[in-house]
Amino acid sequence: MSLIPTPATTTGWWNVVLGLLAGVVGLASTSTAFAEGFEMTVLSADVSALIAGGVAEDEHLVIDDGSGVLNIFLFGFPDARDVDGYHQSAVGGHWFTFDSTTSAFGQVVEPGDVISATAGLRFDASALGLARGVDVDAVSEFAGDMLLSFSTAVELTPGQVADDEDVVRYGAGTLHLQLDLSAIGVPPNLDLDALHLDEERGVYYLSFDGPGQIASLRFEGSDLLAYEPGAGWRMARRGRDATLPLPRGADLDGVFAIPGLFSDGFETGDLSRWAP
Ligand SMILES: [Ca+2]
Ligand SMILES: [Ca+2]
Ligand SMILES: [Ca+2]
Ligand SMILES: [Ca+2]
Repeated sequence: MSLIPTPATTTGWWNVVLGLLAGVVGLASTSTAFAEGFEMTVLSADVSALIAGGVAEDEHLVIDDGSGVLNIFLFGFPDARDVDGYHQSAVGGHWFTFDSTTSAFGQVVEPGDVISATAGLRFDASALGLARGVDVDAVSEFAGDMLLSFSTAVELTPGQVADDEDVVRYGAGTLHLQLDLSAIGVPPNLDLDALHLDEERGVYYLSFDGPGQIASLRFEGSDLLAYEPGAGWRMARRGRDATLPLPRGADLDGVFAIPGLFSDGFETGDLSRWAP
């Protein structure tokens, strides 16, 4: 698998968005980007996935811009730990979290940390007094605060516990419960392991660590669900029949989506949102 320059299907702002990345592989495929009005979607899995003749590893991101060419972004992290959460911050920076202790961007990163490619640790579990070994397994953003999920139950404040399926908000040095998923139908045996909040439309995109059912909606760990307060749950992307077809039993463990045209400022030349 050879590295090639940024594909012709990508445009200048890609270079702004992803200029820090070590390499990119473009792979022809029949694109079926999930139909939620996004310009581009970014996915990671917990296993190697075959995509149109290439292999996306668990530390890679697969980017679908709807053009018919999938891009696998290669970071060159030294020990290739699984990226179990990824986000592009609206205030700048690419955020990563890993499933085990590793080195990234020049420093040690614990599983419970979120590191920015350009701004160091943005979330430091041990500095907040969380138990050693706790893993942040999903990350997104809301109104400048971080949204995240843990792989185990965590006491946020005395008496307030977030379960592994819950969404937690982190801002101004404090943690509190953003979304109690078991209160809105999610089986408590599931662990939320991928998260993206579409802030403009108020829709959460969520994936779990295994199969389950919410009302009549059945899903797998490779699927991505949408939860819209007031409207409920729907399937956003099937893991096994969409652009990035994951093998049976594989898990989608990271998601990020870029809003559609005319909603991100790019057309007006405002690239500040996307500056690393
Ligand atoms: Ca992954
Ligand atoms: Ca992690
Ligand atoms: Ca979780
Ligand atoms: Ca999943």
